[in-house]
Amino acid sequence: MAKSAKRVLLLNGPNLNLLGEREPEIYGTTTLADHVASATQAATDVGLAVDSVQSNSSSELVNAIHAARTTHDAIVINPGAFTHYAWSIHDALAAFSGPVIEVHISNPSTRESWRHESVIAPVASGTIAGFGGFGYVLAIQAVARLLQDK
Ligand code: CA2
Repeated sequence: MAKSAKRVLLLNGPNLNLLGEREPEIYGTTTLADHVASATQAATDVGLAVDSVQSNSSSELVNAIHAARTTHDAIVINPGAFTHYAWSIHDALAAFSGPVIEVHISNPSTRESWRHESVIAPVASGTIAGFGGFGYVLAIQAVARLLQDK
């Protein structure tokens, strides 16, 4: 019997639903739907499946992470501004046993000082930042490698 594909939960936090509409000099002109499509294609290429959730609510993201504990093998997350203060998302990810990749379209380290701290980084397997939307593809490739090593 064919083995079913391992599943990656792709999470995007607040305001990322507006990608492509404002601040193109920072976030580019590509929409979130385009980034999800690129990540899904990259996953298909390496035999993984992607489910995508965008929410402007930290509780919805926490609930999605809890559910993923029994349904998904890895999480890719761009937490948006929650990156910098959402300890609830930190704690939820700490309870997830698979690989967690943190993605940022921009490079927060080169921006305002309040963006320099990530409360997500300590519970992530790794962080990809500053490569624009290609970061989502890189994150899927990182997940594929980490799941292979398991
Ligand atoms: O670079 C990233 O991916 C960020 O996670 C994006 C967050 C920001 O708070 C983080 O520091 C870095 C903000 C996403 C807001 O996206 C918008 C898109 C279009 C228009 C307005 C906001």
